Amino acid sequence: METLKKSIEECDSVKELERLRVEVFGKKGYFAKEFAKLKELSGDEKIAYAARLNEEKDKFSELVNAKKSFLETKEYEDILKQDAVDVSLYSNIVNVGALHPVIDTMDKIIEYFVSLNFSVEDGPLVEDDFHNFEALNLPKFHPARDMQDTFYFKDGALLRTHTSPVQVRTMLSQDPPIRMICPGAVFRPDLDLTHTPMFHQIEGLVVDKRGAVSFANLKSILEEFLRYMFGSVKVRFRPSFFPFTEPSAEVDIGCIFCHGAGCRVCKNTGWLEVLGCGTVDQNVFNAVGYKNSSGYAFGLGIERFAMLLHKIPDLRSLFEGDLRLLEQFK
Ligand code: 2NM
Repeated sequence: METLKKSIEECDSVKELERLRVEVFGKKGYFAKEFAKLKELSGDEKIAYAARLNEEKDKFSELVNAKKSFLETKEYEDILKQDAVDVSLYSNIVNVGALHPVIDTMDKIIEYFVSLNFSVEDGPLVEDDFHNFEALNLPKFHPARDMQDTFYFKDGALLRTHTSPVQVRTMLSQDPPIRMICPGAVFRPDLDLTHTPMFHQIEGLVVDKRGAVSFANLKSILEEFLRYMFGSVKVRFRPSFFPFTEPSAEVDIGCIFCHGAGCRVCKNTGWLEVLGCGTVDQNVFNAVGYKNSSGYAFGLGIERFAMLLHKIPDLRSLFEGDLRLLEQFK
């Protein structure tokens, strides 16, 4: 009995204890053997021996049960200890967010023009015909209105198709001189590899007394701006048409991917179109009541700049919210 007691004390797992219990109580175990000895005894001796054995058996059961509940508690506590989380532990896994590449690019462009003393203006996304078209030398039924489609509301209000209405509003509320940019979302019902129904523009406008602002000023400011954005690139101005400027130009930079050798992005031309610009048409000044003024304006698509700067092949990936793209801009 003393050896049994010692064996129980030495058990340090529930499994081991169970093995011991079977060994002692089982068919070939200690008690089976001891009880078998009863056959050879008789009378009072048999009764006394049986009584002692039963007592021993009860005592042993008690010891095993006590040890079992002790071990079960201990094993459970060990599991809890292993799974415990130390909330005071320092971790360098810190998930910080990042600016979306479009906003990051927008900020970079804004910073440049703010450093040149341009003010930053904004205006409503839902516009009316006058501010979005009429005042910009785009009268009703003018063929240039078909240059891009427009989202209309039932009451004739519309989603602005460019940020130019902000410039109209600024000119209506302020007198020259004006140096402003207007960044923001614009809307056109297009969707393909290079167009999304919502995208972002920055347009700029400079107005001063007639003769004080020239196309040459426009050309130099845009050349400087494009070298700030893209490094030392070639810049060229091509004659073009916009209803609100005359003369008008589109601006290309030498392809930053193939440096003129020809590639898919520049469609083997060696040039990338990045801007539209021109000197403000007199009809625009007439619409806002400016007299004896001259000015220049320009406009660009921010997504296109972001794509070129970060070599993003598909415009739509900027709007899918896929963390695998966004995490690259931390
Ligand atoms: C462009 C290209 C050329 C432009 C003109 C004006 C305004 F209001 F002054 F007439 N705002 N923006 C303009 C001129 C925009 O975007 C490609």
